[in-house]
Amino acid sequence: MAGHERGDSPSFSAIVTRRQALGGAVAGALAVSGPAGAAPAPRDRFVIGVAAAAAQTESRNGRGRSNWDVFADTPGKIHDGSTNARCTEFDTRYATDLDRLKAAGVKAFRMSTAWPRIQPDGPGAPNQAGLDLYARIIDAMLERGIDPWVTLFHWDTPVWAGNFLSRDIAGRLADYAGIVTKHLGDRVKNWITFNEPGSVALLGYGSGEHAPGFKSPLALVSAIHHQNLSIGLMAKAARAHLPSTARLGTTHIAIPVRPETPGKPDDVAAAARMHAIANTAFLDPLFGKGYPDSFAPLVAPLVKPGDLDTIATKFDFLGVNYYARLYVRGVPGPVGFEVAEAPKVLPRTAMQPVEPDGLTEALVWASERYGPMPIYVTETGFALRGETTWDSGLKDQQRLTWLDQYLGAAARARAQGVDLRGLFYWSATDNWEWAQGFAKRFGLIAVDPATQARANKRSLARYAALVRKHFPDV
Ligand code: GCO
Repeated sequence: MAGHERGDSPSFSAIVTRRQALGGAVAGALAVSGPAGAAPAPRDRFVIGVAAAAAQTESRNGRGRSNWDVFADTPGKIHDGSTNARCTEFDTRYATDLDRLKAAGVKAFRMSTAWPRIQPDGPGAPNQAGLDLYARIIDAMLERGIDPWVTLFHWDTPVWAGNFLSRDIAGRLADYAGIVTKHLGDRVKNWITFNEPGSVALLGYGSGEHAPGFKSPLALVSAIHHQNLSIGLMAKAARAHLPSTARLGTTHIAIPVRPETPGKPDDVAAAARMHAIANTAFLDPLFGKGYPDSFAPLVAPLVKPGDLDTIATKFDFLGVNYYARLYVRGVPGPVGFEVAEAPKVLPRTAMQPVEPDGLTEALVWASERYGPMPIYVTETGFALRGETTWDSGLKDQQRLTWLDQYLGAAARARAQGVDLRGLFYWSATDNWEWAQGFAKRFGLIAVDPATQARANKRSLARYAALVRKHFPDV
């Protein structure tokens, strides 16, 4: 999630009303405890990847209406007043985007399939034209020596399928996952089940900044459990169709949470509560540890017999998305916490502070708590404001400096024992950044949303060499 400061000071103070339930001892959130042993022997080559998502790059043509279409069409929801009608038209312009990436030495592309394109109008038989489009996109990657990594769910939900307030969506998502893996499983080796349920819960159900726009503590808790359940059921459906050579993972945020004022008891307690909601309420049950003690009473009314077994899933790898740490403060009232500004001393991108050491921390924490296991950074990226990207931004010195720092931080995690196997820069091209519209530009390739013109930023040409500098085994 790049977005914890993405809105105008989002406050999570309205999210959770039962302080006691979330209060508790997750103190020292994401604290790293000591060295983790020697670096692993090199295995596969380190993956030089880029990431993108269907809902942020494809036009609406040929697919059903989605939750994000409804949100984008609601006045006031998207900060720059844009919609996702065209995005970057990846559905028709993919070939030339892929040519640029191939020429730059990019070896893997993390894409997603759009559920509203596969099942536009309702459950049941898929839309063949949607499956054919993804077959063409994947083949275009393979022809260029770019390995497709396919995320099954990256937030776009067909309107007919409802939302994560209801557990019914989990079965629908499993059906969809079965359809996609059945039809495309022959040509894709690496699959990612679900992208960042933590961000969906916090922003889509807690603060209301993202689709579907709910702002309620109960909605947030429902979204956590029903997404966890979805991931478990989707994984089972995908495994039933994928060949044994395919690898299946899933992607989470691992976001180090810090008290705004270190050592201030209220802020420390607030950080512990946020850590449970953003991190361990997802990762603990995934890895068979059940819900964390501080969160379990809150979610208990939703948990049916067998749910925790369904959620505990043996994946082949974990995807970790990281952009920056999250700072919180304690506030009076039943919830007791809200999101705070990052320390002013930190340099900033257009979306968040620059904190490369937080990436090392997040990876070491996930590996020590849940591993050892193969880990990929499935997203990290740097945003500038739109107005600077197209002209002076093409020189891109800030992004190059940022890349060097974050790749170095990832390499330090591996030196500390994390079995880190690849990194996917967010994003291949500038794209439609959810509620931020086109204002925040992450791409290695610049896109002018008015004309759809493309231009390479200098970071595109340098990206592969920078990865090699820090990971000589690529
Ligand atoms: C997320 C999503 C991406 C974002 C990216 C930048 O992390 O929020 O996976 O779709 O666009 O992170 O905010």
